[in-house]
Amino acid sequence: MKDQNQYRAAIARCIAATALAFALSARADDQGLRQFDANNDGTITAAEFAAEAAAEVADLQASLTDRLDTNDDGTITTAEALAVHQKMAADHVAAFLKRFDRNGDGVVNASDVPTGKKARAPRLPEEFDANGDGAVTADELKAAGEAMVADLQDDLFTKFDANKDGSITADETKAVYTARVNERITHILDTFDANKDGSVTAAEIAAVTSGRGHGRGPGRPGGPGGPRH
Ligand SMILES: [Ca+2]
Ligand SMILES: [Ca+2]
Ligand SMILES: [Ca+2]
Ligand SMILES: [Ca+2]
Repeated sequence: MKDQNQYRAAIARCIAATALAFALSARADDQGLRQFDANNDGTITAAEFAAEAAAEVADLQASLTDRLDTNDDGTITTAEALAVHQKMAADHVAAFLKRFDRNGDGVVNASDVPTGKKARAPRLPEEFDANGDGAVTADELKAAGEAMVADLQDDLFTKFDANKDGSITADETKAVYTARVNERITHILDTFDANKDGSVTAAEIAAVTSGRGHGRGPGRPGGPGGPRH
């Protein structure tokens, strides 16, 4: 299943930084909060949230354009993304062949199964062995590579190309990443900002963290997001 994992990793890299932001948003714990406290005084002000959000959005944009805006003009075109994705797919197909094509003839079939008492045909990833017959033909390889490219292109342009003109501008990536980072900050504020002033103080954090497991957590009576008196 390593190839399958590599495939997933390839898609994940396409939106790597975005995925990271999502992972972090799932756990707005003290660790996540400290990142926002620029002057380290225990309180995260609205200005600190805004500054960190802007920095994160810029980082996310940079990581996307570093990989995909190959001519460095600030816009990711369909052709730029396609070239990158085709290279990724070619590498992925090559890795598959390296693993399974023992006799190096460019396809995988019974002649690649080592002979010997305990020799067994390896299970081939469905992604390549589309018809499940235990062999991967040149047509199947080609189809798998093309499917991967199509998925990567679809994924990218569905996420970022808001006006569907086939190019991803800095404004488009900024809008997507800003929405995601703001979602995370909103979640943090919902959890910790008990007095709803846009800042999270050490006392507000302590009220949530010390209340955990004692009925005063987020959404509980007396806890942030819970019923008020
Ligand atoms: Ca470009
Ligand atoms: Ca072979
Ligand atoms: Ca566009
Ligand atoms: Ca507050």
